Amino acid sequence: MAASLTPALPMPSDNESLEEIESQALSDLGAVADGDALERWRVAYLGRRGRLTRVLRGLADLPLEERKRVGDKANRLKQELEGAVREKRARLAMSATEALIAERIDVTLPGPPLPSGRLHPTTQTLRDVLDCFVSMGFQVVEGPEIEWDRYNFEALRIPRDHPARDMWDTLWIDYEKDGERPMLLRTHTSPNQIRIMEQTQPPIRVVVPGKCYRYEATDPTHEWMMTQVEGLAVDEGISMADLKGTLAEFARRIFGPDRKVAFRCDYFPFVEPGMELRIDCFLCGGDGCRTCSRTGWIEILGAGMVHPEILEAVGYDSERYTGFAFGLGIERIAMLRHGIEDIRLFYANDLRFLSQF
Ligand code: 2U9
Repeated sequence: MAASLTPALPMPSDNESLEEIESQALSDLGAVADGDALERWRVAYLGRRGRLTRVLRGLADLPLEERKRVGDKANRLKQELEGAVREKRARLAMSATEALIAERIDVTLPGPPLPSGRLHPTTQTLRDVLDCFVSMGFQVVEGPEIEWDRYNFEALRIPRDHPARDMWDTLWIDYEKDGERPMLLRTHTSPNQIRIMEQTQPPIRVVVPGKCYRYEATDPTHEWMMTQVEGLAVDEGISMADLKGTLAEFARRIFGPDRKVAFRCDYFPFVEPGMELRIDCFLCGGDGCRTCSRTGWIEILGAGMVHPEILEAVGYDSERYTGFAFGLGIERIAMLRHGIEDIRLFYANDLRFLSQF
């Protein structure tokens, strides 16, 4: 249905005076507030059947003298009303622009601040640890989290059915080949060092960071996922003095230059001899407290000289080449640095905990 242009304003009567039309027109025009109302006003007074147009058309019926007098007046009124409508249109356009200007968006204003994130505490400690070894000449290498039994265990002197496998409660991938499940979530990053040795000749100095998985019941010191950094140096003439010097430097850079270090025998199938590195307790100064289990010493990593059988298995001459290796848990280092008492907090996704670091 076409929109009706019927003027809302009253239609003129034939004997209406020009003064009445003028005063009514100007008063109605004053009340016009937008373009549509202005058009209705124009049609009502100046349109083909508008009030003033009717007067002008009726001039022909008047006697000559009166036609001239009324005609002059009516034409002047027509010009006046046409001028008034032009002016009103301009004013309405202007106020529309002003309204736009008043509403405008200042695109140069800074936006509302976004809450900024931060690095996870394990990422912060991981970066510090890697930076430390990189500054000593080690390269960072990463590898797959899903591994073959062969790389995760066999190549590291942990054969099937050997009791040493009990050291790693493993999450196996549900994939069978020849009646066996040969794939798993890596329990340590060591398989990557095997891959590196298979592909490279000494000298090797690498640190291998990454997530590792174990089938663990969780408690304040155990999680089923942890971040490890393992290191490997293989070259001619590498001795335990290199191992001790490198790891003592690491301990002092991460835990403070005054740290005392101590090495104690330990067993890992892939190293011989194997050892653990301890630092004097930085909380009690060695007197004994809860953190150091009243021993005055805190264990921070395991290490050892790479077992010669492992070197031979990747094709190295173990008479010519020797190496040292070490492994540490980043969560444990972060817990010690920050006084965190429960490892499960790292992956509970609680911002009240995470935003403290
Ligand atoms: C190759 C040869 C030797 C890596 C080593 C450790 C000792 C060790 C644990 C510390 C805490 C793992 O994160 S943890 O649970 N690791 O004590 N790791 S020696 O030795 C290797 C690795 C690869 C080819």
